[in-house]
Amino acid sequence: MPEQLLLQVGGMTCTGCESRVQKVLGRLEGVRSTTADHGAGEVRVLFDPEQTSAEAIGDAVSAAGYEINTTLEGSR
Ligand SMILES: [Cu+2]
Repeated sequence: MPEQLLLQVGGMTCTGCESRVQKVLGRLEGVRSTTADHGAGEVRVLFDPEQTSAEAIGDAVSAAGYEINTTLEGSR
């Protein structure tokens, strides 16, 4: 069962940032889909918990140069 992750991400200032985050997370194994919204500062990720983790996703966002403010997990 895929799980959904909602991240509050700081540092996304334009649609280019959204694309970058989506691209970086799209390369992670187990990530099904990513929706980034720079206006809201939110990144929603649908992922397979057997292949990756919320921690790995957060690390990838940080490594891309953005700041994780809050991580909310749960399937909605
Ligand atoms: Cu940008």
